[in-house]
Amino acid sequence: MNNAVLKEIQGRTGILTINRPDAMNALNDEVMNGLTAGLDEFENNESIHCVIISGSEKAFAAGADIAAMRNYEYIDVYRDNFISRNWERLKTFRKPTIAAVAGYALGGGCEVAMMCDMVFAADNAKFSLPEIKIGTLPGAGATQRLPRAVGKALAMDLCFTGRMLSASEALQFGLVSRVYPKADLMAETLAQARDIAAYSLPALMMMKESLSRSFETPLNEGLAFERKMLYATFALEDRKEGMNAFIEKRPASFRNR
Ligand code: DAK
Repeated sequence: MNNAVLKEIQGRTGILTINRPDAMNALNDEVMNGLTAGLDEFENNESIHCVIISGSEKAFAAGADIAAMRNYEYIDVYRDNFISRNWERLKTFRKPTIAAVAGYALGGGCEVAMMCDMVFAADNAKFSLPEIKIGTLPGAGATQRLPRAVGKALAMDLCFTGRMLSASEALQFGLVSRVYPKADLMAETLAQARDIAAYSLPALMMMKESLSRSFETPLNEGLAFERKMLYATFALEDRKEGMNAFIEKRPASFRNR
């Protein structure tokens, strides 16, 4: 970990907060290495069931660090495996993740939010893919994830124009699933994370794996995978406990096994 990313644990929720206030939380190696290290730690910590990625009230992240990137040549980004090297740990993270977005989520910031399983926004959140304004394209997933999230027409519109989307528009088009008043964003996100974290971790992980497959596979293969995952839940003690608790009209006590 490092100072560019703050780590906190509340109950079963791990929180990683991007912390570069002088640069609108622009994403440089320090931030991305910090996020990667934090996620590695939370993945290995059995008591963590859900992770929140957040920024400040002003900026979730205003994109990749332009100052760091501006002198890069092709050979630098190719040789150093730019982006792929340390931006994609979220892609392989197996527990549920929530991006809590207040303020700017621009370019790479919006892309990091889209790598999370859920995006909750404050009412001051602003999303955009402004790379066209600096002569490049969103290269950390937006050309693929944005059309899947909001559809072709809006994705093309946002990428070609670089215009900002408000929190309520983002909700309307499915880029985020909830919008809260700015002052309530973290408390509400934590409350939701706490509820999710109370469920069976292996059931959550199997569900995440199955949902994530839907973006990678044709329908019939995805359905077959889902069915195998469903059968797998029948090997869980927690599945038995959940069903017994329902029948016995008592709260379930999951042991994450
Ligand atoms: N990088 C570096 N510094 C940034 C920054 C950024 N993305 N965004 C803001 N800052 C810095 C500003 O330079 C300023 O620094 P000082 O002048 O104080 O030293 C400080 O943060 C405060 O910013 P402003 O003074 O501009 O504050 P305002 O409130 O006036 O404006 C803003 C806030 C967020 C609207 C504005 O800062 C802005 O437009 N920022 C740039 C947004 C942007 O273009 N983001 C996209 C970055 S490009 C690739 C893969 C991925 C990508 C590229 C290539 N390959 C695989 C090759 C991804 C690219 C991007 O994300």
